[in-house]
Amino acid sequence: MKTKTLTLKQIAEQIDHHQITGIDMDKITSHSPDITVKDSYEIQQHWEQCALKRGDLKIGWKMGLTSVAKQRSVGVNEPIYGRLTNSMEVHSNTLSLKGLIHPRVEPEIAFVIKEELKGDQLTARDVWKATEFIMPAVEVIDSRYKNFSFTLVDVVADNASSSRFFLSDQAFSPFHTPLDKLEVNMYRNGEKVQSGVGSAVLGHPVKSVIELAKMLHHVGLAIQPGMVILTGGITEAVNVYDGDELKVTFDSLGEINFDVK
Ligand code: 0L1
Ligand code: MG
Repeated sequence: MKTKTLTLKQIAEQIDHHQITGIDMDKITSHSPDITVKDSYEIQQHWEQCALKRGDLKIGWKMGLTSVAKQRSVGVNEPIYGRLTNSMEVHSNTLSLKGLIHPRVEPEIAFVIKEELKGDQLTARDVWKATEFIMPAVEVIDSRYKNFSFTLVDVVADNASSSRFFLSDQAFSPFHTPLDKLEVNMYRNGEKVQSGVGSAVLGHPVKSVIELAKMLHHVGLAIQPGMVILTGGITEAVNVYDGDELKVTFDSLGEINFDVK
């Protein structure tokens, strides 16, 4: 569709600019109130094209708003998905604040997929069979909108606030431990700031992968082999600031540590 003044592609380019420069922006619904959720997923797709043209590689998907608590905190009542590219992955133990606006971090479980997952009727068994390994992860979300304030349409268009992510050095068999029982704690500067269990993610992180496949199927897409999937926050996200030291423990799956500069 064409909005009053901007095409969906132009809106994607605008969001891309704010993602790269780390300058916050007005909600897109403030100038284009007629945009639908379907349109905003199209904006995401255009955004992905911008990233790929810059040389980024598509490496996966993120699920967001996978807990009732998180949905309530942002006034949205359904899970959403976003797209991951290689330049979003942090390979050191430092989260650089360059290009970020008001970052928050949250612990997640990542699935790495080895066989195509396609359809809206998948079972947990289908997902386990198609999973190569799982990894503890920390997602950095950073809404490009002023004051982290948005509607469902805005946040989907902004790639579900996705910005950076850490994966643990160690991968685990998907059968290593029941992920719904996994206890996760997040410490900022030595103080425990969040704790939660894996069941916060739609009852079990595997259900998030099923839901992603279903949502993608409805727009003619599937999860391809090799893709990384961030399944959703196990706890609330916490703000991070220059000089912070973060430690996130994932029970028998180890921990992720990083500082913020
Ligand atoms: O990953 C998430 O659950 C965040 C999705 C977008 C909402 C937010 O920015 O808090
Ligand atoms: Mg997340």
